[in-house]
Amino acid sequence: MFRQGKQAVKKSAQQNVVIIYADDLGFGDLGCYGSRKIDTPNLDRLCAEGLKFTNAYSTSAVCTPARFSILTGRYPFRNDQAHILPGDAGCIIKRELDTVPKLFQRAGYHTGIVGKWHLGLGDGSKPIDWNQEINLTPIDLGFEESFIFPATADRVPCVFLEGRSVVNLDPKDPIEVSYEAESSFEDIPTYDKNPELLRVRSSHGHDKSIVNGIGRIGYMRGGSKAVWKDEELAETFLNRAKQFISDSCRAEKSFFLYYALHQPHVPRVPSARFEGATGLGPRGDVIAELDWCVGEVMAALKKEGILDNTMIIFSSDNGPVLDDGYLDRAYELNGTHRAAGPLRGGKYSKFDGGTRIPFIVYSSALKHRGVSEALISQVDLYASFAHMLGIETGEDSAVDSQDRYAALIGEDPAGRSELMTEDLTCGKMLRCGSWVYLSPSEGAPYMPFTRIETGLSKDPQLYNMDYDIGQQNNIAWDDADQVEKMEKRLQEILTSESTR
Ligand code: NG6
Ligand code: CA
Repeated sequence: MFRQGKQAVKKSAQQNVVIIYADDLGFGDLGCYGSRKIDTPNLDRLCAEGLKFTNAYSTSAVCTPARFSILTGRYPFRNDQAHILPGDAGCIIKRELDTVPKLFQRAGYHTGIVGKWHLGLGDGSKPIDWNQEINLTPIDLGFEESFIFPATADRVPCVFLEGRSVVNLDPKDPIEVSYEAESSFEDIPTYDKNPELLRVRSSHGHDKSIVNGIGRIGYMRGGSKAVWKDEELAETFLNRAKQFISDSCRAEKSFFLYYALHQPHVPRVPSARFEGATGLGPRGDVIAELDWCVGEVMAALKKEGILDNTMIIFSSDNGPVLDDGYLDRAYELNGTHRAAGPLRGGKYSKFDGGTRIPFIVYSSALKHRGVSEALISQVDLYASFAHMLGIETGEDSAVDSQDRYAALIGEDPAGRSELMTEDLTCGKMLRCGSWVYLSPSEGAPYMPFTRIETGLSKDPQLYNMDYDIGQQNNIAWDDADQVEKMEKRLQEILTSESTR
């Protein structure tokens, strides 16, 4: 029912695909999306030579559900575990589910993931033992190579995982992780007990284990050789991404790389060369660092002589936040920078600032360069790649994914007729053409600490994006028919079937 746009598939040349997925990067954070405060020359070039989307959405204003959708082609409501996960959660993608990397595998590609995972690990049959091989990881879900950190940079365990195992494990220094049992972690440094060890204080949360002078969510002990250094995260992931590219070239295989950057999520710790790169403090500096990473990947592709045969898709999982729990002066130094651009709200929010994100496609397959206003969702990558690869997909795989390949390569200027997103509380937003409808929901209109407008209201909200991109004028009372129509459509989507 939601698969409009599905057409007869045609096999095209096996171009490589690299998805570069930022974490909490806003619609207004890049030069090519209007920022005058952060220099992003590499992304600006990618954009100038590629196609910039102005109506692209992730499916959720937070990480785990958005990542679930981009990799499976399913809206988050299809999985009741798709919420921000702790670092010791079980994997929420079932082994048998279709995924984007499995598609590429079927087409004979070499597949890899480097970076942030945050979809849980292990099959949930028992708590994760970080000192043993883990029985369900990205390598069970279509990625032949996997070098990740488990959850977020602010959650324990602060270690890398390669394949099924923690990197640099030392059996004499076993790793223990807990999100509850404070009493059994009395011997390790914690936020309240050891403030002298902190190099940045928390504004809210992040007050359990101290790792590298930074308070984290959750407790962790051991693994001192395995613990990452925050200022080296960017380079570690970048080197792995480059390695994957060169290994694929040596093996003469087309490849699919999902490169999930950790920037600009908190804690924001740039490498020394990016400290002070912008006037915006750590948040701006790590965006400059992120841009450099993109440039390095492009340079690596060029060096291998395959830049012309590689499609790069750059995007972000959800909108921006300035204070996400650490006193890193993001607010104080922000000045006139508008991380969400003209949009209202940000990360967590039901307003467009939560889910309308930068989305750039760079490819020699582009039929049109410049700007596309096509409405597209990250959930569409599954069906669009299936089209590109000439692979027939089962009716029940990726049920929410629409084949929007024509929009991705700039051939179709319109894209979807509708899409749905959700906020932190799983409240729903439906966009149909220019209309945006926010369904009524409980909750405060403003988030303390993050200072973000949630978009939550007991009243229905209706906005017209053609003349109200900032969602200032709720016209729900003026157009009750449109509200009724959109609420009905929302319920149809939410009750549509999937047998998996
Ligand atoms: C919140 C964290 C925030 C961030 C977010 C997940 C606190 C106070 N806040 O609970 O810092 O980690 O979860 O972000 O702990 S996401 O981008 O992975 O969804
Ligand atoms: Ca995120």
